[in-house]
Amino acid sequence: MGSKYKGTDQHAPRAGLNRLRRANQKDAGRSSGWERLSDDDASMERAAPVGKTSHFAVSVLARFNRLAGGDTPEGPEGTISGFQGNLVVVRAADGGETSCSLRRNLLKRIGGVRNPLAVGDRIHWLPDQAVITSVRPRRSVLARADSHNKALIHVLAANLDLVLVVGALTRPTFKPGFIDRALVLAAANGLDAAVVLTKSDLVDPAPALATYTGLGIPAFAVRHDRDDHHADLRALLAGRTVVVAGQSGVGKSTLLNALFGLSLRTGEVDEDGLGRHTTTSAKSIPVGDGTVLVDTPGVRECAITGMTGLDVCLLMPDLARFHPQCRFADCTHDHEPDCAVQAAVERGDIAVSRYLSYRAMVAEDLAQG
Ligand SMILES: Nc1nc2c(ncn2[C@@H]2O[C@H](COP(=O)(O)OP(=O)(O)O)[C@@H](O)[C@H]2O)c(=O)[nH]1
Ligand SMILES: [Mg+2]
Ligand SMILES: [Zn+2]
Repeated sequence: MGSKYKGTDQHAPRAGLNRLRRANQKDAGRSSGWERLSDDDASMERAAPVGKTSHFAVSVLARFNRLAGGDTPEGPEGTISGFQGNLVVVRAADGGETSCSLRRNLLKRIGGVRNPLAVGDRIHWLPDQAVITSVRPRRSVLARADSHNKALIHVLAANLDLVLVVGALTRPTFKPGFIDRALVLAAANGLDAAVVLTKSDLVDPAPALATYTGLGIPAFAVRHDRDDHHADLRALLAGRTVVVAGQSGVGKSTLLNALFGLSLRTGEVDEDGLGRHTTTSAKSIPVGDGTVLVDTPGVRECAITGMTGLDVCLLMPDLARFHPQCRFADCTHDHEPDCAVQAAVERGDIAVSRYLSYRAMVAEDLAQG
């Protein structure tokens, strides 16, 4: 099997459930990402934290904006660009950075949560005292349940415009499960998303690309030795605050260096000398044209937490479209008869990889009971 997945046609991978089942059978000898969907999804489930905490961006936003209001703005405006121990790094309008503390009454009001302030927050501050006096309302957050304590909401970043999902077509193995998780996370937080598929010098990107353009999401295939689509990508990112989501080794640093003339280290930067992931905290980097990149280790795995299976389905537009036609209103698109979603997968109207991603995300949530 699998020839169609690797095929050069311009259409989304088409496959019925039989092909899907065959894709689920372990076949260690294969190397193409499309052929190893089941392995990928299994490793994703092991790696990802799970939880049942109810969290929705709307309530996270509303709570913060209610609590943060009330302080009279004092001092010039700045942006949180990172953290240093207990201090918050403020970037001033001129680009200079200062480590600051929070004024006591402000901390009292917005404290008591995992992270009272996040990278991207707009604040007012007193430069000579290095004190933050007030926080401005947020227009968006990227939030999810904390991976260690599911009762806590972790705000990965504030005031984002776009989630740029980066996935390698190979090396490491293509992982549509990661990309689809990141897209669900973006949708759950009301954020726009775009997909970049890297290493197209090694694998034909057309089938995978078609899956995402078919969803109406901007999607680009790139390779390190050419600048195809770089101008389009820079135009897409101009004036926006962007979080780059992607697993280690997919080529994020390589891409960002090429796009913005940066000199981020490439290779094994995400790990320390002992092969562990370094726990660097989130930070933001202005790269020109009004683009601000937010780098947070929180999107390395992109785990989906605090949602129901129905939430996940409704956040995947290609599945959500067919859900109302299922015989049962609470269909999980698994074992139920007259399931319009599974029928759509059979017909090739939903990509098998997307359906498998949905199933993997649901299995995680349900596993937590
Ligand atoms: N063949 C190929 N290798 C690439 C490409 N992009 C990145 N790489 C390699 O993949 C490895 C990881 O890249 P890096 O940018 O550090 O990934 P990051 O961990 O996501 O930042 C490096 O060895 C890069 O040279 C590409 O388009 N094609
Ligand atoms: Mg990197
Ligand atoms: Zn169904």
